[in-house]
Amino acid sequence: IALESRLRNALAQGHLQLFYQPQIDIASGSIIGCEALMRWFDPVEGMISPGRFIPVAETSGLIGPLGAWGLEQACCQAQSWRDQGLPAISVAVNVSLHQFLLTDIVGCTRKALERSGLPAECLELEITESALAERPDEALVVLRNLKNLGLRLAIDDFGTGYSSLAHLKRFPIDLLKIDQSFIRDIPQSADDMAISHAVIAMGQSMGMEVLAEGVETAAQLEFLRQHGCNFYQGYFCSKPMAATDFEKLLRGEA
Ligand code: G
Ligand code: G
Ligand code: MN
Ligand code: NA
Repeated sequence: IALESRLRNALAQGHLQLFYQPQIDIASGSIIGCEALMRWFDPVEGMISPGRFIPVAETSGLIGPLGAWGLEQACCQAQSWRDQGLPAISVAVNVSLHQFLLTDIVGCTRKALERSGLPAECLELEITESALAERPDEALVVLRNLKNLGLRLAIDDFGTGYSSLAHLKRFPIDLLKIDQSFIRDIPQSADDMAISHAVIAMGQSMGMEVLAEGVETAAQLEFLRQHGCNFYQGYFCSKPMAATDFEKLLRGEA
């Protein structure tokens, strides 16, 4: 059967799960947050990646219920860690193009915060640069309404999406996430080092914090430290992991 109806079943039967990847403060080395990344565990096929099912959800309208589930799940998990007295961290949730422009993302986020009890400042929403470039005026209205809830906003995959700097400066963005394609070939690629350096300087001069994605080596981390990048994510620290494993990391047991 088609992936779409299988995905519908998976959501109904609880075959979806959130994994969490730590976000590290480069200056202190401590975990300051995590990104929630959806996983589908099919009883027959095994793990199906979001790269395969998110596009299907986007075109089928399933992204509404799927996104709502993910938001509430992430908020409830983060609040549960707070209730257990674990180190205070934020949780970042991805919002895709259709989810951002065509669903009630503001109402959905408000509901997730209310139901979980998570303080809004502990939630970050990641929106891709291309979603903002698509319809910048509508995007600005949605971003302002989200921002009014008290949460943090991040631009995901920054550098890959052709958003204009004229629009960027109007958006109420807290964090720029440098796409992993610019980090991968550091320190071999002089171009990528120049781009990453420029994005860090630009973001910070516009009052934003900057996070580098896809950090895999000590040399990459050292480059980012030298250029004042605030945070990183990547296999150098950890792959995305199940909630129980992430909890061990927070407890200092992993
Ligand atoms: O986790 P990787 O682990 O394979 O994730 C691939 C892509 O899938 C991410 O870049 C992200 O954009 C998207 N993705 C993962 N989880 C979610 C989610 O909960 N919601 C949305 N909209 N996209 C997600
Ligand atoms: O598009 P988005 O940035 O939301 O998704 C991040 C994707 O990058 C996820 O699929 C995640 O599993 C993956 N990822 C996270 N850290 C690393 C890394 O260090 N190296 C690589 N190659 N991929 C990573
Ligand atoms: Mn992301
Ligand atoms: Na990204």
